[in-house]
Amino acid sequence: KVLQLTLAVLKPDAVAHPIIVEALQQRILENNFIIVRSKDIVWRRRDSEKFYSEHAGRFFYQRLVEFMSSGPMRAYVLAREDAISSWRELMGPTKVFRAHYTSPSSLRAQYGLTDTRNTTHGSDSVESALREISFFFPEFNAEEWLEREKQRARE
Ligand code: DAT
Ligand code: MG
Repeated sequence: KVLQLTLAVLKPDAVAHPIIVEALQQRILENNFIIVRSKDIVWRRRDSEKFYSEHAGRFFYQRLVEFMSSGPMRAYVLAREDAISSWRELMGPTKVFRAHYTSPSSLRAQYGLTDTRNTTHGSDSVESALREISFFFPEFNAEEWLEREKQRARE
C-alpha cells in the first residue's frame, strides 16, 4: 500500500503543556503514523493571516490568527496509508462541543478547550497537504518524497 503525507500541527494551547504534547505524540505513534519531519515553530501574526486566508472575514478570524501566533506550535509531516483522512478522524470535528458528542475519544474532545483553541490542525485534502507542508517545511520536498514512495510500492 502507498503512503500518503499530511501536515499535523499541535496548536499553542497544546504546546503550552508539555504533558499534553507528550500525550498527543503518543497518540500519533500509536495510530501508526510515521513522523517524517517535525519542528517547533512560532508564528508572526502575518504567518497566521496567510495560512488561514481562506477564513478571512469570518467572525472567528481575528481570534484565530491571534491565537495561532500566541505561542509555540509543533508541526509534523506524517506518513501513513490514508494519512489525511486518518489524521482528521483522530483529531475529531472542529468544534469541541461536537467532538464531545460524536467522537469522545478524539484529540479535540480530549484536549480541546474551545472552538478556537482546539489543540490540533490537519490538512483536509491532497492539495492542501502539499501546500501546508511547504508552508511549514519549505526545505522538505513532499512531491519528491511521494514519488519515491510510489516507486517503492511498485517494487
Ligand atoms: P479545521 O481546523 O477542522 O480544518 P476549519 O478549517 O473550518 O476547521 O477552521 C480552521 C480553524 O478556525 C479551526 O481549527 C478553529 C477555527 N474555527 C473554525 N470554525 C470556528 C468557529 N465556528 N468558532 C471559532 N473558531 C472556529
Ligand atoms: Mg481546515
